[in-house]
Amino acid sequence: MMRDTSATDARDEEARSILQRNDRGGYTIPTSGLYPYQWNWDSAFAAIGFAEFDMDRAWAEIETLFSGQWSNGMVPHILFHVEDEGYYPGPDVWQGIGPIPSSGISQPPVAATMARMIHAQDPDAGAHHIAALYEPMLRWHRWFMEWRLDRGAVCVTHPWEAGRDNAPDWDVGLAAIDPVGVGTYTRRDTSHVDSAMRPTKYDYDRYIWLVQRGVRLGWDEAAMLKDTPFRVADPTMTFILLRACRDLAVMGRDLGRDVSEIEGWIATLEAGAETLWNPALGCYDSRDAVAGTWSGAISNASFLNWYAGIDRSEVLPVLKTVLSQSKYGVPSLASSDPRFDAKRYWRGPVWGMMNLMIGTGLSEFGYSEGEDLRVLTGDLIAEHGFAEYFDPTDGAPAGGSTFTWTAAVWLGWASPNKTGA
Ligand code: 2M8
Repeated sequence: MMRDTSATDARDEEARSILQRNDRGGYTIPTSGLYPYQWNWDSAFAAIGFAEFDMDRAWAEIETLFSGQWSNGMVPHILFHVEDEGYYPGPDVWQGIGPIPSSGISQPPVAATMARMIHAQDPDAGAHHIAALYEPMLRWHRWFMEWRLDRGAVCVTHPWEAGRDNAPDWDVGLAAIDPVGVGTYTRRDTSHVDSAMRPTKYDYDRYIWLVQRGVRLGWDEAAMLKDTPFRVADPTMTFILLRACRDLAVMGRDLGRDVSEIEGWIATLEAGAETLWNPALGCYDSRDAVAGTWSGAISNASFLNWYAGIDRSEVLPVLKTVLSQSKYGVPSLASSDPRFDAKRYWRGPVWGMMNLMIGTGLSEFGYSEGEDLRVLTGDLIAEHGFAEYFDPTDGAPAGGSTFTWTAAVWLGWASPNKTGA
């Protein structure tokens, strides 16, 4: 069948214009209204979209992200460059302690991997950007290794840190919190999108309670670690940091640096990843480091092992089963799980950037499922637009629209023009 090149070109154009419209000068917002600030991993993905048509702008995206790095190395999950009433919780609630107003937690460190991908497209001009970003990236990774490990796996201290906000992975940890004293607050997200697609009030009360606890403790990691009610060893963080460390080590060697510290981290994280293997599930899972329980969830993070450079034969059949129950790729929760909810955010919908990471990993190991996932993601976006996420049963767009990372995933990976497919 001949592919419709004019339709693909039109989609490319639309994706470029979404990135340009969401550009606030050196950084993009995920989408106007719902998310009016710079988000950490959204920006890193945005960079691979910009790299398709404006390399300088791609580097600026990552560099602006690191301009918010804290003195302890942490790179916040939100940078509040310009205040906006449309989002809660904003800078006054978070009271971050970095060089620019920010949140007090981080997000999955995809930046080093995206930087390396961009650099591969632009080896000469990119070299000085890598040289400038190397130390900040190293310090960020070191912060994870210092503060977030449990038996070598990387923990999240807030559901927002994993980026998979309302995944069932956090249910046990959140249930241990009595959000006493959280007070009244007005959510803004549900005024932008249907509340059936967003986390519940039960979840939000606990999200805000955890933010208030961090503020009370001055965002001091050592103080927050003591008696923490919420600490979950997470495959998103563990696999993404492992991959990012491998990429950072390659960039470090190219720069002539001693990368033995990073090699040590890689060994630790590889061992840590194995502590996320849930034998009862036959899959990677998250582990509540406080309660010592499994979440029992086959999520899209469960399949990031290939992206992290780990090929485990038992995982592929599980992935195939999950894919056979979904029309457009890997749902955020397997539809066989009783907690599955096709429209509710990280409890069922398909996310383009998760498909990208899973697909990239599979292709690197030579599995044809990687290319299948790329094509499916392209079909999904071509048919249903640049939504934040999609119903896995029929592809119906959900959440915010004209979304930065969906546009970037299209341009940098899924568009037939990317590979000439
Ligand atoms: C979602 O998270 C934010 C909080 O960080 C929210 O719901 O307010 C998540 O999907 C997260 O992964 C993403 O980075 C963010 C912006 O797209 O939205």
